[in-house]
Amino acid sequence: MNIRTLVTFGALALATLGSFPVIAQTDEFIAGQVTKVDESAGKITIKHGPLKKFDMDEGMTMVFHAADPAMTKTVKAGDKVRFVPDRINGQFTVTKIEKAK
Ligand SMILES: [Cu+2]
Repeated sequence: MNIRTLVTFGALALATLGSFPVIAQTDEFIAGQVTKVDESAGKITIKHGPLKKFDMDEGMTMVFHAADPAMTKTVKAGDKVRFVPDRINGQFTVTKIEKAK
């Protein structure tokens, strides 16, 4: 195997890895209500119920980092939402959010 083949193989392997979510459990939507949106900081404050995933036994209001800054334009304070929380680089992050129907 020459170096060119190795590089190509490596790039392919990386591309394949990148197409799968590293943590499979992240798609669990939970209910919440947006209390504040900070568009410039890319943060969304959400009141949520118990969140076992993060050992939060009681509901609380907390600030989440928006994984995609565009999210701050799709919801506003007062909106009832369902969202997927995750912890990315130690930061509580919303990876998905949509208005509850
Ligand atoms: Cu919390």
